[in-house]
Amino acid sequence: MHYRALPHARLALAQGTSFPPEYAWAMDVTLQSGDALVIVDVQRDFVGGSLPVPNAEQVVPTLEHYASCFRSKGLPVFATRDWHPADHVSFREQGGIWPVHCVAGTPGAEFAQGLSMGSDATVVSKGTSRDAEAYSAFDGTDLDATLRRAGIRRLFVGGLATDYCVLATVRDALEKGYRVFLLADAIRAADIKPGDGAFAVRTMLRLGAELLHGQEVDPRLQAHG
Ligand code: VGL
Ligand code: ZN
Repeated sequence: MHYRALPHARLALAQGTSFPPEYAWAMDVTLQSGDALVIVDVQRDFVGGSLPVPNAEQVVPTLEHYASCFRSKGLPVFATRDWHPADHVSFREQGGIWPVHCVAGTPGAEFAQGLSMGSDATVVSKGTSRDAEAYSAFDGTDLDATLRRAGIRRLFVGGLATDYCVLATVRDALEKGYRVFLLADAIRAADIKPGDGAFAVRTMLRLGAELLHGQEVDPRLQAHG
């Protein structure tokens, strides 16, 4: 994907975070009260499992890094998960388009290895009813109410897959009035049709999302290109 030509914001490395001071030049967007990290569907079935998203494992350390940043500032972390019944409408056996994935309570539905869901992360389950697809983390969940109650105004969104659940979640968030920062180095696309991911990124930017580059947060993240 080619992000470089796209407009983007930069994540601020505010004083008092775990970041070394030499990265402070990147400061543009300062994490503040009212900000939340939203990690979308980083689950085993999407990371080398039954519905593998290419290079999905690469987002895990990147998101870990963001999560530690948010935690160190006392800011909330939300982790969404696809949490389907065994006969979900989106599965091929039911006439859907996907292989069986993320069946509630099975190992494939667990958060991916290496993603430390601290006790402070709020888990949001979606796609839980048999007859409805729910790509968006706002679809059929109480995420919006929870965020509002917590006074959250800005969402920093990463995870899987760029062209499905990340796209749908970002679209809904913008529609609901949140400011959305898309974490460019912490998303990966299914890219069933080549270019789907890039198209989804362009769509999110057009709708008002702002792109953040992980390497501006921490040069070590560049390796994950
Ligand atoms: C997703 C396909 C099917 C996603 C969920 O998390 O992007 N993709 N279910
Ligand atoms: Zn699903």
